[in-house]
Amino acid sequence: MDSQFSHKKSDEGSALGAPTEWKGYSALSSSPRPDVLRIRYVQASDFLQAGESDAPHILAIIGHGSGNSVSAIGKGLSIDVNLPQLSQPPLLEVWRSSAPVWCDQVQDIRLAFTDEVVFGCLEVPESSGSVLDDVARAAYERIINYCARSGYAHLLRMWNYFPGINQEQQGLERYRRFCLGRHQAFSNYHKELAPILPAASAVGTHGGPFQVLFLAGKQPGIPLENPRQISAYEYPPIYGPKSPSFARATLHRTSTGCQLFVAGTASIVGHTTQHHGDPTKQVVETLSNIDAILNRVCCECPELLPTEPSEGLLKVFVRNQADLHSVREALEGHECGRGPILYARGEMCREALLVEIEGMWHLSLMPH
Ligand code: 3EB
Repeated sequence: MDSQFSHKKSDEGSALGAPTEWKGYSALSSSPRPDVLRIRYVQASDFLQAGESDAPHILAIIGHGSGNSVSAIGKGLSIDVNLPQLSQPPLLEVWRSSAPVWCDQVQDIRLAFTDEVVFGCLEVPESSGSVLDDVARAAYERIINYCARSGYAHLLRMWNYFPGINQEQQGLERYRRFCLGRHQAFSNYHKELAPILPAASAVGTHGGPFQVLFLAGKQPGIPLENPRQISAYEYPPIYGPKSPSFARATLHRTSTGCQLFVAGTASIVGHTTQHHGDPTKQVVETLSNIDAILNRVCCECPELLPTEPSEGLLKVFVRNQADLHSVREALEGHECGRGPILYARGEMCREALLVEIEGMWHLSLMPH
C-alpha cells in the first residue's frame, strides 16, 4: 500500500471530534467487528433532530435537489446531487456503518471510510474548452488509482451525474463521450473488464459539475448480469464508440450477510429500448429486469435467504415530471414498489427512456 494514499486514522479521529472511537478502533482491528452497512431514506426534518447520536457511524448523507441543507450537517460526507426530488416529504439518503467512520480527502476526492469500505465523491467542473470524455477519463483514473493504492481496491457501486447527457458535444452525444472516457480509464488498468466492473448509474442533471460517487471495498464484489439483457459492456457500437462499462448488479458479501446493489435499470431487452413513449409499460419492463436479477441472486447464492423485492430501497429517476403519476401508479401496484422509494427528476442515457430504477437489498444468510 502506498503511504501517500493510506489514511491516518488517528488524525482523522480527532478531526471528527471522536478520539475515543479511534482508541476503540485499534483494539478492534485484531478481531474485527462485522462492518454492516445500513442505507435508509430518512425524512430530512427528522434527521436534523435525531441523527446526531450516531454521527461517528455515518458514511454519507445524500440530498437530491439543489438548495438542500445537507452540507450544514457536517458528519461523514455531505453530498448534494442536482436531481430534484419529485415526491414529498423531502428525504435524505443516509449511509451508516456499524463500525466507526473516518473522513479524509485525497486529490480532491472526498472520502469517508471504515476498516472495510470507503465511500467517495469526486466533483469536477467542466471548463468551456474541454470535452466530456477527457473529463471522465481523468476523473476515473484518479478514482481507480486511489482505490488501488489505498487498499480499497474493489469498486462496488458507482453513480455518475452530469448535465446535458443527451446533448451533442463536438459531434458526439455527451453520454457516449462519457462512456468513451470511462472505458479508456478502466482499460488502462485492467485487461479484462467484466470481472471488475461495478454496478453503476448514469443520470443527466440540469447543471452543475461532473460528479462521481462511489463505494469501494477491500474485498471484491461479485458482478451479476441480467439474463434478459445483453451485458452493457457488450452493447454493439450503434450505441457509441465504446460500450458502457458497468455490471447489472454487484453482490457484496460481509460477515453477516450480503448487500446487493442493482444498477440503474431501464426498459431495455437484449440491447433494444422497449415501449417508446409509454412510461407505464417502461416501468413494468424495468421491474421485470429487476426481478430477473433478484431471481438470479437466489439461484447463484443458495446460502442467502430469498430476496423479498419489497425489502429493497429504490430510487426512481423520471425524465418528465408529467410522467410521475403513471410511474408511481405502475410501480406502487407491483411488489417491488411497496418499500421505501425516492423519486427524482433526471435524464436517462437514451432519449427514448423515460424512467430508470435502481435498488439496494440487504440479504441475510440462511440459518444453519
Ligand atoms: C442501460 O441499461 C441503461 O452508463 O453507467 C443504466 C445504468 C444505464 C448505468 C451507465 C447506463 C449506465 O444501458 C442506461
